[in-house]
Amino acid sequence: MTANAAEDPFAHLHDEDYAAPYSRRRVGVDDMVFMAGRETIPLDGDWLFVTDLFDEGLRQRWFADEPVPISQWTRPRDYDLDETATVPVPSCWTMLRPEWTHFEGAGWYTRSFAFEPSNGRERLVLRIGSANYEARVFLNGAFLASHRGGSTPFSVDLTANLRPGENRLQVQVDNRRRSDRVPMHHFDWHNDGGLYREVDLVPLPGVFIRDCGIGLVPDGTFSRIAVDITLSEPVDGIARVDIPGLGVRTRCPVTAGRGAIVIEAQPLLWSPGAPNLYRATVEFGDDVVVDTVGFREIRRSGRDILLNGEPLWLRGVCVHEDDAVLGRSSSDEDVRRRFRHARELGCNVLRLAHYPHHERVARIADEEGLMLWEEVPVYWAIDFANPDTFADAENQLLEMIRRDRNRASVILWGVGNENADTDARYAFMSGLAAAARRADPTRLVAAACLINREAFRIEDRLAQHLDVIGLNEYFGWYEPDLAGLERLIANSDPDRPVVISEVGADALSGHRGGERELFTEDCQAAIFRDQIAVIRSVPWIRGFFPWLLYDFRSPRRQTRFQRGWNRKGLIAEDKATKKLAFAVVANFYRELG
Ligand code: GCB
Repeated sequence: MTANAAEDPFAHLHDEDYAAPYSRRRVGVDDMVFMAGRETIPLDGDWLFVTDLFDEGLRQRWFADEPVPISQWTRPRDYDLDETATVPVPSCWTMLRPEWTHFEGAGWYTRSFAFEPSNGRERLVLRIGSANYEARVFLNGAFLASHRGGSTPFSVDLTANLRPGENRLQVQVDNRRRSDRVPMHHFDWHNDGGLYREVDLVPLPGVFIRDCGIGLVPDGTFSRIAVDITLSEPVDGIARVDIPGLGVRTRCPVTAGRGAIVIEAQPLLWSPGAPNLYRATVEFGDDVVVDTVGFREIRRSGRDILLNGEPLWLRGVCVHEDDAVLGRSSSDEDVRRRFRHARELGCNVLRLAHYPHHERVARIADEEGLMLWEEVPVYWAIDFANPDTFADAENQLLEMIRRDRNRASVILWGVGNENADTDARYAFMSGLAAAARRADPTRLVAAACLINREAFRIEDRLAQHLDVIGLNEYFGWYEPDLAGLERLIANSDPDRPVVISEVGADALSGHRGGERELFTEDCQAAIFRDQIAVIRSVPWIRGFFPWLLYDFRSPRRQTRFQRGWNRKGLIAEDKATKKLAFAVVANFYRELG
């Protein structure tokens, strides 16, 4: 292609395989770098940016052009680095200009940086917090790597392509919806685009700590801490583990790049009422990482969920990562407000719908003492028979687990939401549940399931692979007759805990009327009141997650009450104005204690 392009300036017009070379060298979970306590060089701030609806950047190889001023060009180009706009990173391009609100295509980000290796930091890794959905990384005109999945971090080793002095970094981000992706093209939230989480350079020594797990062994004794270490290279040696708050100072032998030890200790356990955290340092050779971790045990026993051995009722609420100004980018302030509202509602847990949220969410939840259900966007009609789609979903799941497995707040890994019970889906999602357990046997696995509509009972073949069955039900709203809920419950006798993983109704804030008048606050509140009256006495229902805390953008919703917003929030889009239903749920949670 390169030789041809030089000889024949029209060759690219006829090449429909143009994207194939740039879907290779896919980075994923095994390339991730453990980040806690590392010094980084932030690449946040202004980047040159241009939208690229027809993929000319890949077709014409824009990245390979020498960055010279237009006055020195010898051939015409369709991309002028000097002339493109700048956008801030992190941000969603969808929030920056009205004409980009629904832009679905590629966006090219370009910026330069200088790097001089020093102090045994001879490697340089690029770490992208998230890019929706597919990203391709180019350095100094060379294609380095691609990544799929719009909500998890990924790392690309830049070392081999670095130049002394200035280096030109380009990232092409493609947010096109496709039927073989995770999520596929049909979902109920806004399809934001871009480098919407932080981007960093990470200087590292030749051998570094790639992964490190620190947590309580779930054996009911609350007195053993497991530490596992994976290095970037298959070398032997001794790692040091210090947890000063527990008087732990020990050595962990590492063989062929891996080590694991179990330490006897008596930590004060982490719980929502007492979010005790400890600082842990792990060192190997020239590398040091420092994490802040809580120790707690989460387990299922029959129809019970046990936290530190005590039965737990999940007083939950669902939340999207969505904001009228920031889109899917979030801030500390946004997360803390979210938690303040959740606590005001009486929650002990949040369901982070329907994709991994920013990593700060779990860190703040650890600190503030809220539990989390984290999930991957295996949502609705995924291309379940497609092995590439499975590989993508599994990688997203493993990246999420790798990123957050030291967070005590995370108690549930969600493997999907509302997927019809077909053979292909069964194979796909039981595969994901098994992958979650292999990667992290210390947490519970859940999915938001559908019901068997013929028998009208809670029944899904996937349930045998789950610890917690999530039930999304909209009796009173999509299914107006609430008697259906009573019938469903009477017909069901699950052998493990069920939580109502979604329930709710749209209400436009300030719109009042009768209890059966759709889209009024009164109707939404009445539906919650009636739902609560039915579910509160069911012994195997172990949690309740109203859909959802705040109204969120969804272009599927176009009535006069919605205008591009899903209005099922207990709080309006301003993230301040509470609807009547808020108090109904808050009263219920208060009674539960
Ligand atoms: C659901 C979906 C959720 C939607 C919600 C709704 O069941 O899981 O993503 O937004 O219903 O509002 O219809």
